[in-house]
Amino acid sequence: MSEMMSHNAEKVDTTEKPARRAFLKSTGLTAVGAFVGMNIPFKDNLMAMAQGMDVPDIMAGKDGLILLNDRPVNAETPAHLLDDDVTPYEHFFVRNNGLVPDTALDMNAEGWTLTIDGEVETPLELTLEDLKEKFEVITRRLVVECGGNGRAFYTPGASGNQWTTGAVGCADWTGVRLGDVLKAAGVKDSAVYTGHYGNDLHLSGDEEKQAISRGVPIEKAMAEGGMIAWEMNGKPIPAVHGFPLRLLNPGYPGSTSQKYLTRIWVRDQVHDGAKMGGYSYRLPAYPVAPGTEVPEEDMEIMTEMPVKSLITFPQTGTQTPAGEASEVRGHAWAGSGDIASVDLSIDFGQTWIPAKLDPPKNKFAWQRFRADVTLPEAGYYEVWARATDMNGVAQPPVSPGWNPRGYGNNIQHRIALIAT
Ligand SMILES: Nc1nc2c(c(=O)[nH]1)N[C@H]1C(S)=C(S)[C@@H](COP(=O)(O)O)O[C@H]1N2
Ligand SMILES: [Mo]
Repeated sequence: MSEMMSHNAEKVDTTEKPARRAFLKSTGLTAVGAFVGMNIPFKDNLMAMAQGMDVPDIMAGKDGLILLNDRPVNAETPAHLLDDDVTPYEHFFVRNNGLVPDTALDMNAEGWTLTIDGEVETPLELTLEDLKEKFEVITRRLVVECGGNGRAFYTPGASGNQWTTGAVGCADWTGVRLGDVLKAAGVKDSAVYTGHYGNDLHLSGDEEKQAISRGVPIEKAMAEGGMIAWEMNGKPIPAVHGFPLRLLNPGYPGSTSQKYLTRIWVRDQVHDGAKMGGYSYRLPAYPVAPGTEVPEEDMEIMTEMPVKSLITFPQTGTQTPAGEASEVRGHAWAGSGDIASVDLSIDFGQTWIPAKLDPPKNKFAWQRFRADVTLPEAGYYEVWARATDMNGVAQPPVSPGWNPRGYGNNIQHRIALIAT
């Protein structure tokens, strides 16, 4: 318990396994449940079993991820497996609120259409071919991060997937600009918000219910970054990531990047779909003490994700020769756009070493940082990383802004290094 709760004052976890986690499992196969929280070999069809299926294996090819829940399927990536500039499918985290639809499992996009309706001059029903032919096709490197990434570090804890640092990835997405498609439909002045729909099934199996249906302010939808994509890293989007079509709203919580996208309803009010209300993806309107029971009416929708960084090399727990320079590297990103700087500390934040920072491939891509670090003498060290965005806002050394569901935790990432 204390391992996961007091991230601030204790030894950094140096094992590959996540810290022990307190959470309740609601459903799922017992045989699979026994593996929850462990680093499991996905090739063994465990994930497919979790959905009550034998074949196909819906997580085939996922490698080294940590399974947080099996129904729905949720798995995060250990930091050292996120070292690539472009996160490969194998290492991209998975967050499903419902069941992966059959169309995705079969990779069958036949007859797929995307409807744009609501507060538009001309409602559209677009096939995949229409999207490819009628709009400029672009490829952008975009971060997807779950709003609950870092939840495990809050005290007291919050219910939900106990993500530590790995509910994030950055892939190359190919598709069209969300803004271009909305413009083609003619957004009316009355438009306020988008409402997103996919064809994944609610966990209950009730076809009337949405697994999740979130949206963004119309200004965000029209702004640079938003995409409707059909390829991830040059291939059709894999089943668990939204085949055949998904939204990307980079900089906002991952939940606004609807997978299995069938409809964008342009609303004349804030969207009220599944997981838009209550405590879902909402934060207290004012700062609250940890553990406060915040009235629902005082909760506000979470928008921009905070500035963040992740040390992806070396792996925590690595031994390194004392007195010799060795490279520490990782990525930094922010919901507000570009990163201004990343600094590293090897003395618990007393002094900081500026890292070299690469420009982003494009807006909302994560940015590579690297620095040579020398550990003066043999012993235990921690490397801390602190990113600062263009507004001068930096990551805090402690979990910021406790909130009932544990969203938006951008505490500085720490790894342990053992100098020998
Ligand atoms: N249709 C649909 N879209 C969805 C979800 C979902 O459950 N169903 N989960 C959302 C959440 S909460 C996140 S964090 C991202 C995760 O994307 P990934 O699984 O491709 O990593 O997808 C979002 N889009
Ligand atoms: Mo999420």
